[in-house]
Amino acid sequence: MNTLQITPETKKISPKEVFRSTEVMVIGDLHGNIDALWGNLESLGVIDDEQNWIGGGEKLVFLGDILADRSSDGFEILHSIESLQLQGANITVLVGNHDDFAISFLLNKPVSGNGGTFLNYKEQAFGMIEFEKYMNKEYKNLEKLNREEVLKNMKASEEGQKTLQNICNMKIIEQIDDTIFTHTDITKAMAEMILAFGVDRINSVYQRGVRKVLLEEGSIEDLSEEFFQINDIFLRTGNREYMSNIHGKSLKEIGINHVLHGHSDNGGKRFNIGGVFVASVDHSAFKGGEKIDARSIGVIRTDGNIDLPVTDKDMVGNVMTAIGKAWDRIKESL
Ligand SMILES: [Mn+2]
Repeated sequence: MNTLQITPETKKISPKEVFRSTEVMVIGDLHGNIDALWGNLESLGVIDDEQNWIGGGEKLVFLGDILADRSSDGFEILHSIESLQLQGANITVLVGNHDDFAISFLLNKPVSGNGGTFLNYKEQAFGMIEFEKYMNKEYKNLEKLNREEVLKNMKASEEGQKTLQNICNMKIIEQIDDTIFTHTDITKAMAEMILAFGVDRINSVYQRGVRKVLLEEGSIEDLSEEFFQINDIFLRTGNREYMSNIHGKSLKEIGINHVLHGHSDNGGKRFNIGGVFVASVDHSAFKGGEKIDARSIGVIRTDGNIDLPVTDKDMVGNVMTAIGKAWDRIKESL
């Protein structure tokens, strides 16, 4: 897994040469704020006044960090996304490190890359309050949350079951055409795992593991080493070594031209790493205010250009793509 798999015979394809059936839209970290969900969807022009999907066949990727902290509508956001999917929306929801707090609690495992459990995060984990309604008695203290009781009651209630299903559908990574979507900034280890495993295997190992415990009576002991490796590499946020040009070039060899992620508010910086365009879409979407900065959205246009809202912060790095017409449309709706 530590060796880069470079296939020199592969022809590099420029973003312009890729056939795209639709635009792909992205929304950054919502941190449990349902108003921010609607605000960002509105900015993208894919919902009407009654919050119905009007985006047709557009693809949409949520870049993770929906659950577990800062605000406590995480489950409602997942339910709302599901209802848009039932109206025909083609949506992917990624897992972020904050979602991992909540999922780790349900899996009965330590938070990824950290010896502690979710209880170590309780100070910031307002979203964990969402689990309290699945306790048999009213608890004022998150430390008293009993994982077995919560999971049992979630499985027994229609709403809880729906939430568990929504969680089981979350992915670690998405690839659409020549773009990869991740929650965090892309690291060397992430790039190496993508090159070695491929996107589908990463998702299937992760989703199978979560499903086994949340819906199929399995326990943490049943999960594979690969499952924990994926958790550690994609959801641990300390001690990270970022992707370098050599990894960018290798990704390019397998047809990846862009990486879009959430997690870090980089103030609109875009990077060219070995020919791969890398940018964060996160501008603290969870704040949900009316300013441009509070929108965390992007659009990959069918001509290969990527429109990302610019903030008033400095832009550093090699800007590879132009800000185009879709951004004008976004601006009008802000
Ligand atoms: Mn994050």
